[in-house]
Amino acid sequence: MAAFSDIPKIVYEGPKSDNPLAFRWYNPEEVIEGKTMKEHLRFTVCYWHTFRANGSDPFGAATMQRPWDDGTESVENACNRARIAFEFFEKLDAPYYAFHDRDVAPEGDSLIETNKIFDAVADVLKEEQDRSGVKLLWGTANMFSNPRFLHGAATSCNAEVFAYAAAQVKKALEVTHRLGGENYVFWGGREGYQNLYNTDMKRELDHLAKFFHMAIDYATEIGFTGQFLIEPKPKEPTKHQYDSDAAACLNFLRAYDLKDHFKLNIETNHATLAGHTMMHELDYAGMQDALGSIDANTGDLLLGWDTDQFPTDYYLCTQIMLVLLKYGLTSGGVNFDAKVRRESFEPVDLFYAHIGGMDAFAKGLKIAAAIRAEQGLQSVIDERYSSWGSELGQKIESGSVGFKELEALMLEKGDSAPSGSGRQELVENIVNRFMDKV
Ligand code: XLS
Ligand code: NI
Ligand code: NI
Repeated sequence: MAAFSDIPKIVYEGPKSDNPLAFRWYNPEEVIEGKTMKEHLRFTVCYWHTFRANGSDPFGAATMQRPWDDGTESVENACNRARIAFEFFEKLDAPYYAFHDRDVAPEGDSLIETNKIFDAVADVLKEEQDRSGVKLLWGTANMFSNPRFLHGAATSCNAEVFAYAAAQVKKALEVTHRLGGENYVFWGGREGYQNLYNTDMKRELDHLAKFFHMAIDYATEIGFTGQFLIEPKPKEPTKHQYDSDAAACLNFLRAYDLKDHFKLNIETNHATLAGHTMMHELDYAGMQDALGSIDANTGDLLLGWDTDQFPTDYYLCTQIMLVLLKYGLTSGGVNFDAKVRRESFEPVDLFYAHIGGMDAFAKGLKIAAAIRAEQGLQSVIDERYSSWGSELGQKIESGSVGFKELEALMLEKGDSAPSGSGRQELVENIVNRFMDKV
């Protein structure tokens, strides 16, 4: 069954095109800084929002029109939906997809049954991957929807829930491995707390670390060499999520001897919820050699929750691409962890949404590359830090002087040399100039 027969294959038509079903900026083969756009961006469609979100919210029922989906949790419906999903990836020219186990395959009456269903759907996914060439960027396990996880999964107060979660991740790793997944993601789900009065935080974090070590051991055992990623998020569904931001994740990874095995999957809306910008989170992860992948979405600054909207803001995408060009996305990609609004319920809206996101990132990539080529921002940075190139600066950076030598110098000079201008307005104008140019 074809679901999108009235939609053409989406192709690049250039910035002058007014065809809403064409790319204006995303030109997969265009080379930028020595790599094609396709190689830089590694666009990924997420299965959960795009094929499972039904538009319901706490105040109202489902709204999405998905004529191919019979709305049941049957295996047949899951397999059929999988084939439709690949039709979508191909029409959109998206090279990757990503899923949670429960997005692609429903849960059975027992773990044995659940695993069998997952295998049956995985057969279809494998067949479709081989046929289309679309690849799996990452797999993950949903350990937050089922009520068994109400206290968390690896951080649950119930040891049997920990065991169930372990079994579930074991299976998800096997399937991800079988499908050639390039990464495996852990988003904390319900790993956090609602109230510290009833929480043994130290014990829960020890358990979380144990869980990750078990995952590493099992991956080694089955020969899965994909990158493990942790996805920071500060709150929602819990009041406090343990993986609250990039810095907290890195601290946890170091404290528990996990740093060498994990990188981070940074999501824009989560950065906002943490009170940071996406650029901050990316730069922080990048400077610690922990930038793995990104969940490309955006929030609404007037709303305090994870609205997971499609990113269309050129400034946001430029900022992201400035950092990604600096550090590079290695095994990661640009995953649209984003959903169409409840009011945008037609299938064609899925195309408009992804096209808009892909174009915004492609334009952000071009602008960021142009800014880097001109070196305007870099020369402001170089100038601002130029004193560190002096003999004094070099001595401090190399660690060859201490407080006593520095005091002696200042006693002799009487005061420090005056500082230069920060040029904030100039750098903002430089970015605006490239917005107009590209
Ligand atoms: C939820 C997360 C989730 C992860 C995958 O807020 O963004 O969608 O990306 O578990
Ligand atoms: Ni996400
Ligand atoms: Ni999210």
